[in-house]
Amino acid sequence: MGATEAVITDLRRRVADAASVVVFTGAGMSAESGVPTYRGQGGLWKNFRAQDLATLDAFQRNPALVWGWYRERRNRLLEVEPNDGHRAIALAAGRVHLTLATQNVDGLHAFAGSVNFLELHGNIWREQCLSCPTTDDRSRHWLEKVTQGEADPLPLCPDCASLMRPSVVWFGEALDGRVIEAAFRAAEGCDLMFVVGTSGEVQPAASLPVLARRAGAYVVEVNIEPTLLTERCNVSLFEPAGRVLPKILA
Ligand code: BJW
Ligand code: ZN
Repeated sequence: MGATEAVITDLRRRVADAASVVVFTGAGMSAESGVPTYRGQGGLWKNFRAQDLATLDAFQRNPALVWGWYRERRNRLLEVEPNDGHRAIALAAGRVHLTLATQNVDGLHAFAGSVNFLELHGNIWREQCLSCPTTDDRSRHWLEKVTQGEADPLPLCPDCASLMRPSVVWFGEALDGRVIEAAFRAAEGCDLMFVVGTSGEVQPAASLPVLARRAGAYVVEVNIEPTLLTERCNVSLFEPAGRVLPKILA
């Protein structure tokens, strides 16, 4: 069942009238590009136990295992492209005041042309040293697929030779204070928020729609099924993000 024309028309008007729009995205945003989500059918957590891979503890216990998993995911990302939903968001930012806050680490929003957006959980292409502030951006390798497998050596810091880790936020780790604060401010100051492709299970990111709603924003969910956030939203469109966002934002 497609979202009714009337709802789409209403949302197009709301976008045009809004002084400030926030788009908050999760893994479902990239599902149509072929990137697996975390939870649910075909989700990453079905084959891997989060606590074995997505914690600092797990990394310190077995960095080769964790790096192997991240390198595999990077290799998969080299095969995919942003979808029409990513592109619609990037284009809309040229017309309306729009803050994009994503939980995704895949970099696809940037690939679609979005700039200055908030990466709440980091970026899979960036690495950071365990001992010093050095970071390294590996995304320049996007198009030159390098052979990366579990047997590859562990990346070491160019400055202090300590182990590098993926620059993503693992369970139990604090989000970058400036990034989450900026997202909170945008949520509290917007009049329209789109909550796209997230299960709403992971805090503190999942509180953004709640804050926005409490501050008086109109909150619109785009997902293929009901979530923990559905009841917090003014309206939910149960359709794939890549199909519905272009209709609303074009
Ligand atoms: C479509 C679609 C289509 C499909 N179109 N839609 C108990 C209560 C509350 C909190 C906690 C608690 N116990 C522990 C916590 C804290 C914990 C947490 O929230 N845990 C919950 C799981 C219970 N949070 C943390 O630990 C965070 N840090 C923290 O709290 O720090 C406190 C602290 C303060 C000070 C000092 C120290 C600490 C950190 C959270 C980090 C999350 N990291 C990950 C991994 C990133 C790296 C990596 O990728 O390897 O981030 S976990 C994973 O989940 C990833 C995602 O960004 C995040 C959210 O997932 P998302 O995006 O919602 O994906 P899915 O798969 O869940 O959902 C996809 C959705 O798409 C579904 O709804 C589909 O239906 C939909 N969909 N196709 C539209 N085509
Ligand atoms: Zn270092």
